[in-house]
Amino acid sequence: MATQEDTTPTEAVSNATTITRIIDVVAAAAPEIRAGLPGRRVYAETDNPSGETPLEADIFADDMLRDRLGDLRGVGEYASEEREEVIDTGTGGLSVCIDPLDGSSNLKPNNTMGTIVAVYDAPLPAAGTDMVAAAYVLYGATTTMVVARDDTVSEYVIDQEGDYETIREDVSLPDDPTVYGFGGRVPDWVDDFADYAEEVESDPSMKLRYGGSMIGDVNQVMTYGGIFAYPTLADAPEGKLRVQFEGYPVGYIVETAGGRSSDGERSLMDVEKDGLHARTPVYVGNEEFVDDLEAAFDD
Ligand code: FDP
Repeated sequence: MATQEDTTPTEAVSNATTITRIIDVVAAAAPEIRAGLPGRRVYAETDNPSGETPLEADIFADDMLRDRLGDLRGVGEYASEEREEVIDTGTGGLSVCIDPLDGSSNLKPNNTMGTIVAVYDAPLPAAGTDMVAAAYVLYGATTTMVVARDDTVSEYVIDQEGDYETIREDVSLPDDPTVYGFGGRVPDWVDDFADYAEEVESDPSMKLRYGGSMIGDVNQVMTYGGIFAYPTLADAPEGKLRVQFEGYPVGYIVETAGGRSSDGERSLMDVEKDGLHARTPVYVGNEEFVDDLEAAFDD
């Protein structure tokens, strides 16, 4: 939660301190977001900038994080998937992009969802190479948080007070991958991706793990190794996921954990920044899987 010290515009704070404060605020908000979900399963009245109708839960999480992160000294801009425009806090500093409730269509069937945080040292929309930290909270059977910063990835469990404890340090993708999860309607997959998916499925060591929330599905890969894709689609070449809010942070986390990310041709971190709500195909996972995926598109 923002403190008096955070909101008093005195001397500048270092980026490292600001990143720590952002992570603390997001962890502190997590149990409150979780507790606010049961009464917010209905649709909100207006569409978001991507033309989707959010749930009241999406708006609730966004409002809470905007208030608290926007008040943090060292945060100069706040943007979220649920808002058309970037909010300039007027104080200068790092830029924060939030997907307040990733996978919120999983709220009704009571499956996993997440909150995604991307921190850039540049005005928004920023480039992938401007990213200085990324994190996600996963609302599963327990509430966990994965943070990539300073060239390392850590995983934490968050308690009911919003305090967090390390459960894994120096997280790296396992060398013996076992899971894959591919989004989009199968009939909409382009032939190159369908052929690649068939190849993955024919590997007897690989099994399907797909729940329909990117963060839940990516966390399967972070835990067991393998590949997650929300691919290019015949009728939507850019796929579904957003560059600033999903593609860059997930690419950053997986690459920091020793894996690879791609849009089909290049690292997600090198995808053009093209507007705040632009989309990109997302392929992340162990290096050999993403290499093969790119080769499949290159044929
Ligand atoms: P949701 O629409 O439920 O918020 O980008 C959001 C996302 O979920 C991802 O978490 C998920 O991977 C994807 O969309 C699922 O989309 P579809 O079920 O529409 O394919």
